[in-house]
Amino acid sequence: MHRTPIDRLLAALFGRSQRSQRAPIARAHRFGHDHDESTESEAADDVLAQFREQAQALHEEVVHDHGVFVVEFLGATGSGKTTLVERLIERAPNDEQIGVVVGDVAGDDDASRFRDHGVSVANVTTGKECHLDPGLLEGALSEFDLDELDRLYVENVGNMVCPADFPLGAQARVLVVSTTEGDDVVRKHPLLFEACDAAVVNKVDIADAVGADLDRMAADVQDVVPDMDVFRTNARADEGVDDLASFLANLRTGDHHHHGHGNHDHAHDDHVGTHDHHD
Ligand SMILES: Nc1nc2c(ncn2[C@@H]2O[C@H](COP(=O)(O)OP(=O)(O)OP(=O)(O)O)[C@@H](O)[C@H]2O)c(=O)[nH]1
Ligand SMILES: [Mg+2]
Repeated sequence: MHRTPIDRLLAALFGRSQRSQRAPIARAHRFGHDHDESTESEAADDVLAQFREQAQALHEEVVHDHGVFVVEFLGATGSGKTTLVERLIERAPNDEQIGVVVGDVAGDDDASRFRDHGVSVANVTTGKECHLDPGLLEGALSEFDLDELDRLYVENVGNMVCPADFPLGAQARVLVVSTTEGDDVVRKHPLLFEACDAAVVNKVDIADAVGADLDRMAADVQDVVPDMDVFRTNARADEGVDDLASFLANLRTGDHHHHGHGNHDHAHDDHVGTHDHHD
């Protein structure tokens, strides 16, 4: 796994053990991590603050000004992020305008999968970077007409470590793990779970074949973040995806994630709050 110089700098300066357990609302709407303890380096503080500010500015512009519902998907390589988002796109009402930003280290395989679904796609190849950042996302957004867009899915680069520290300003971050990663995957990556709002355990169809204990995985998630929703899916066969779709629809309708940033008027979000499923 490649880590950027910034990642290494931040990890060296802050370690990874100082995250406090955030309250649900605070966690859901963070644009970065608090670093009150980080007197170690103002330079690193500046770097983090810059990313936080960029993420918040993006959120203000895309979510508030343009009324786009933004959901980020992250998780290990091959966990099923693209497949899951494809299933969600298939559930969208015809009149919903969907955009997808796909972060991959190289290639446009995922982008062309999404294009096949008739949605607008911006492909971001990150090269050596193991995560998207708000600047990359902002660049990708120039490919969309934000006034036309109702919903934006962002698929981050497949990685269980790097994206945690780089919020993108989405209303929800959905972490996708799969049974093939081993049923201890949650215990090994608690910080990423802390940084997310919902978890998906995908590939439940092959749990037995790979010896994964689904209950253990769900319990592990709730050990790390007690209030976190855990969805069990077989994205390939489109099983269990309805619950995730409902969760996202409720999130949008309920407007749960708009606390503490002031200056919000989300009345315009409400008209697209209900998304009927096809099935
Ligand atoms: N058996 C099974 N296979 C799945 C499931 N979901 C996805 N797959 C398969 O797993 C492989 C990876 O799925 P992707 O959706 O490309 O995974 P990804 O997380 O987008 O991968 P990256 O973008 O490379 O990080 C594909 O061959 C999918 O068909 C599932 O629920 N069950
Ligand atoms: Mg993918």
